[in-house]
Amino acid sequence: MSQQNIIHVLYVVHDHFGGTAQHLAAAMASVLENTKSKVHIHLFHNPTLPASDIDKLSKMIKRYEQEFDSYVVQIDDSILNKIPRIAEYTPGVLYHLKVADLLKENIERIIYLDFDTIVHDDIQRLFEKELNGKCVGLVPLSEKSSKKMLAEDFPDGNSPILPNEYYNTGVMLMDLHSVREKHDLWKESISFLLRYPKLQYLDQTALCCIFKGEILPLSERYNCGATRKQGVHTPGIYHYKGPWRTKPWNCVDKKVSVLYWKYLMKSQWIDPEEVLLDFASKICLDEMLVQNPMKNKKKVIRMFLLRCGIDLKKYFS
Ligand SMILES: [Mn+2]
Repeated sequence: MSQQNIIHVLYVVHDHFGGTAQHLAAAMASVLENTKSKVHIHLFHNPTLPASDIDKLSKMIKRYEQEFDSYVVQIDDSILNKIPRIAEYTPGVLYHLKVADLLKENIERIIYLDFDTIVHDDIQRLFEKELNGKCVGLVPLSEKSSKKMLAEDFPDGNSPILPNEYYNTGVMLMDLHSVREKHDLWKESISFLLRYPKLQYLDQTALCCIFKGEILPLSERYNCGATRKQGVHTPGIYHYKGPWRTKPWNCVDKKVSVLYWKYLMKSQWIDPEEVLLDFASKICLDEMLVQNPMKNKKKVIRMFLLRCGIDLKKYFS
């Protein structure tokens, strides 16, 4: 099979607090569960991610009869020290900027996904989108969010781009051939970040500015915010944006959070009973639950099991 028929997907991770592999497992399982295409998953990481986790992810992907490669990313302290904001996040926010350098040149197209995404759709749909010669396909942010983010990043009003040129970069369809031809992505990104060392939205703002005029806007379905109500039923790529405490593994307060748990269950990363217990302990804030906590918690768990295709009788006899 030629490289052009294989769907290449990239994830990156800096496992600063530990436990990120579980979220990667749910994210990757969501890609693999929903497609019949040949998929090759690439993972950029550094030594913070335990070798045992990489091995377990690799075995999971092999179980789906798909391909996997992992790559160690090294970034000089001399660069990290000059961009102090990185310490507030992790150096992981820079890893995907090495995509054109680390992947083989015969890989011409790739989908980058944040590990806080769930692909509740056939990934093929996004992969075969026509980019019309542009370098990347991205989903635009709302005008309000774009204005706010650019104002935070460029408080002096010196933004190189307009709000309608700002996008979320948690899901990216990249034409690596065009990127390599027109850019040295790593070099340009680092010089951009050194020029504006106080950026809040580091890699996102750098990418939108570097690819200005070379971005194809994609439909919102490929990077839906986690507040979208119909998530469980509507296909799309769900992105759990926002602070860490609101991620579905910390708090199930939105209907689309259930998707994370569903695919975690499918990944077989941890024992199903453990997934269920963890899920049950994280359900919160749901209006239904506030009104009648005991009865409704049972209902939410019952719906969850049903969606995972698990025998209800075992748990509700
Ligand atoms: Mn994200």
